[in-house]
Amino acid sequence: MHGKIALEEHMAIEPTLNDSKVFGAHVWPDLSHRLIDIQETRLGEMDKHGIEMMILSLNAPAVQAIPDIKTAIAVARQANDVLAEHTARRPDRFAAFAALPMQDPEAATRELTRCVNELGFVGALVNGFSQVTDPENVTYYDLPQYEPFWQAVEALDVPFYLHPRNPLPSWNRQYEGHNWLLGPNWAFSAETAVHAFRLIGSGLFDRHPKLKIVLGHLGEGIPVQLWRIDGRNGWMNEPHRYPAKHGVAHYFRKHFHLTTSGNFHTPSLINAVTEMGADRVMFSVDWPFEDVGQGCAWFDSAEISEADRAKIGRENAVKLFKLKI
Ligand code: GRE
Ligand code: ZN
Repeated sequence: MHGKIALEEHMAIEPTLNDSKVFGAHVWPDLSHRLIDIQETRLGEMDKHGIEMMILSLNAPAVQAIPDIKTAIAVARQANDVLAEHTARRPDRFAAFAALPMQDPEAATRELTRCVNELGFVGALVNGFSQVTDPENVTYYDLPQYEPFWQAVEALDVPFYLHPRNPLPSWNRQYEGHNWLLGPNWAFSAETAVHAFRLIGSGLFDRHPKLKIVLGHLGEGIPVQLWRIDGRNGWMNEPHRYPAKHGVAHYFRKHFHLTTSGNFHTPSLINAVTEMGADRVMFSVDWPFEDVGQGCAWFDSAEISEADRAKIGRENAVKLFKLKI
């Protein structure tokens, strides 16, 4: 398929580059090149595999893992300025998500507002919880201090991409001795799904009915659990504290959009489309951690209707991000 749009596609700046050094020295020369490069190798692969536009974002965990608030603010700003430069050079091929210093909700709000109103960014991409001041101070975005931030996201009318990061070892001893479960194999999805559930359960979407959240990896495992999670909550004799008005599935289908990043498996795609509808699933690769050729070859020939392929490959993203292409 020509004209695809992909939206979990990462880049790095010097202060965040080493965060992605996770697969060992043998791939680092190529991986690091692909993170820094925007206009050459990347554009070449986009041309070769039918990707018209990438919505670019900073790598992970990057800003979220910088406990010092001033440094987090400065690094986010630097990344966004670099992103702005690149999208300005090729507005026909690149758009951008803002990196945000969530350590300081007011600063995050200001930075998102600057990125959307002055730089033309189409949303934000945040790498899970933030470490605030103390590296062990793990902060999730359902907490009350983020209320004005979400109000601003809703008013700006841009989607918020909740991207994975690993849990801290001190918080997740269950992975001890099994580090193969960390990262994209499992822990990324488990961590991100719980964060999404925290947002849902907190009643965030009752207070902000226009919020739009994007999840990668075909929904971080949530679509297959959607029935079960609500069923068990309803069974409780003494209900858990669950401030939201509706069940999880209600909010998930109304406020969430999923991408195919790093999950090129047709039965999972069909399941996501069945649960969410074909209007809420969008093609993505997860550059440079996944292979563009593999992702595109899979998607272009996946056994779905041509109407759904056009929506998932392009049209849903044009609408959601109001792209002018
Ligand atoms: C990602 O950001 O999507 C990512 C990493 C590291 C390994 C794999 C991966 O940051 O998908
Ligand atoms: Zn990613």
